[in-house]
Amino acid sequence: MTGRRPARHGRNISVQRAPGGSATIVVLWSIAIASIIVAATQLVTWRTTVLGQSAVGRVQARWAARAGIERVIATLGRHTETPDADDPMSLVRDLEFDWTGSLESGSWDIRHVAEGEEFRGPLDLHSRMNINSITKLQLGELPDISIDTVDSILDWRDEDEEVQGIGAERSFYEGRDLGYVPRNAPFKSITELELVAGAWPEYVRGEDWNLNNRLDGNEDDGENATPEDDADGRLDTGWAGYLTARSIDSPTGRSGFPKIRLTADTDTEELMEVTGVDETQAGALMAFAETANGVMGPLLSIDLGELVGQPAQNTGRSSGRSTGRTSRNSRGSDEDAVSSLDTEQLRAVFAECTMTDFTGPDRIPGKVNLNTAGPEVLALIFDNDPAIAESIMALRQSRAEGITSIVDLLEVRRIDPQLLSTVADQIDVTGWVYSISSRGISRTGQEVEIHAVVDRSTLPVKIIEYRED
Ligand SMILES: [Ca+2]
Ligand SMILES: [Ca+2]
Ligand SMILES: [Ca+2]
Ligand SMILES: [Ca+2]
Repeated sequence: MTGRRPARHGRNISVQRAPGGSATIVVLWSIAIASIIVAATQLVTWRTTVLGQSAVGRVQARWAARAGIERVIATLGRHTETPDADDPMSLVRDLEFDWTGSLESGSWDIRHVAEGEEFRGPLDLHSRMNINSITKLQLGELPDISIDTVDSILDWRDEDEEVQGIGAERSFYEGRDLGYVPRNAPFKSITELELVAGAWPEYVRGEDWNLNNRLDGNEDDGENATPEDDADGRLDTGWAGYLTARSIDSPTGRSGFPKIRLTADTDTEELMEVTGVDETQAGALMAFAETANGVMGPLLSIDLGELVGQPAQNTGRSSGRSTGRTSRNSRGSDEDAVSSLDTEQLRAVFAECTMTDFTGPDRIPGKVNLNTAGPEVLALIFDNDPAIAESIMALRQSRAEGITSIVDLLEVRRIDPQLLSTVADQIDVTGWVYSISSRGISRTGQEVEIHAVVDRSTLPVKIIEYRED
């Protein structure tokens, strides 16, 4: 507004002094100068307005993105507080529903790509294997990985300075003046993997150069901009698409209450009440925990009595039925015979008990969620067998509630108790840590993306990683 004042003033002068010749010159000069001033001030004003709108648009987009994050956090918190134990898929469905929404200033868009397919809603990081618990054999199945890189990854996270196979420890990194040495402790993030010998960013990130689990323009334009990609409209991820360092094991049971830790000192009454085992079975579970080395898997393949030094009973696990106290045992007494755990008891034990000590400062690596993992990750877990992976996918898709217990997997023909017991400690039916890529779009079309990783294993839900683009 103020920018126009000189112009009007100039014209006023021209009206007042119209008759005089010299006045005409003055007037012409005035008009000329005024025009220049008008043009200049208009340009400045226009620029300021555009910049102002741009800043406002960014703020609006940012808040829309942030609102999307908050919406997801609210859903995650609700499911931690009041979980639906019989329907683990309800969380997946609710999160999918949160994928978009709007405020007065704009809207958000939350999606992710997993194994090349795009999904609405945030990414369950438990759909990936934890880099701190994946085995050597499983690592070896990652695309394009070499044995020396596998060994170097193990050397990075193991405590010692002994080189595993053809791996790399301190002396390798010092010899190359890299300015860092192996952590000799669990990986803190997936980008840390790029420090390991042989784990080049191209392998770790694939086409997802900014690791946001979304296909961005520069990731689908061939050789135009970094990274090199095949411009096929599909996000081809690297090892980061199979791995995470963020997933954690939770001390919370399926019921929403803290898990019962199986030790010699477990409260027998509570154990019986929560899992439905009888007193002898409870005693056997506690005795087994003493020797189990923190691994619960054998409960799936070996009879409970046998695990604590009593002979196997007549019916095996496959019958799924308890034989009661009638079978013979080595001590010749029916009184202390341990009944096999029936299917319901096994489900309860795996849902509500743990052999992990959660009281320490360490984050325990998370398990893979059978309800969100894709076929490639499932194959990695199960002997690299794509047929097993397809069967698990079919099983979970056949039920609205998904897979409610790892014990359900015994319904898959190719999975026998022996195989299940070896991977039991790597799998579960829910997720605790989620990666949210929320793209906020203002009414004026500006975009801001917020990337957050959140942990719902305890309340309130915590943001453990946050960045804005
Ligand atoms: Ca080491
Ligand atoms: Ca080592
Ligand atoms: Ca990306
Ligand atoms: Ca591609």
